Amino acid sequence: MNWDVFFAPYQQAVEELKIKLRGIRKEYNMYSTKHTPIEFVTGRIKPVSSIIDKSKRKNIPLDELETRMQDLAGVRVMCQFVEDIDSVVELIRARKDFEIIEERDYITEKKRSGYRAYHLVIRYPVHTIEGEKKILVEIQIKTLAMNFWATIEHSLLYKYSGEIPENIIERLQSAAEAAFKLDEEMSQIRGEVLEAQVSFRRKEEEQRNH
Ligand code: 0O2
Repeated sequence: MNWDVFFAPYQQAVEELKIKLRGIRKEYNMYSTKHTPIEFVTGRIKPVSSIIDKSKRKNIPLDELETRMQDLAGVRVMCQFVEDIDSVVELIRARKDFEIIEERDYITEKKRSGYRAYHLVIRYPVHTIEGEKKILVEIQIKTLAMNFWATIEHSLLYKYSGEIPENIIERLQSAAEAAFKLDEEMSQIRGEVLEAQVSFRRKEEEQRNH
């Protein structure tokens, strides 16, 4: 398998989606007085070792990766508030260039590990020298707190090769609840935070225009 050739359209899809989603943030910041629901965006191609592990775990032959492994290309959108996640989902649903084929709501129903996020799988057209190719991309939408928890848990999964000791699993579950509580607390003071951000932006704009 020539991974570089295989990954080329996926890499292109990730780069294009990062630009498009970052563009939404820019538009909010430059031309709107509304709070931007997007804090930052990252993207990655799944590492080969992780593809091989997952294909073994899920019994996916390598020649069926394109259709059966939905997160070869992944984009993450981080939000300040849980409420922003719904806004981002709505913005994505409204687009004509993203065809949503699956949605997984791990916020209403968290995973057993404690993982919370909203996942969308889209079919996205990239234009290559051989013509149009439709690529599956997983978009994960999370708050900063959800992302913090998932990043730490992911490192531990890697450290323990997927077999995290029971006492650490319990700690992670209680950390997930603490992160969720933090999101709830932040939602309570959301109005105050938004007002502060708007007046800060107004001041910035006044200074720029002088
Ligand atoms: P990596 O290393 O991030 O690429 P499954 O693997 O069966 O649980 P499925 O059906 O492929 O999941 O889809 P799902 O649930 O949307 O999960 C895809 C990705 O979401 C995972 O990819 C992770 O990135 C993230 N994710 C899902 N559950 C968890 C979790 O409990 N903890 C953390 N930290 N991330 C999670 P990979 O291939 O598992 O991993």
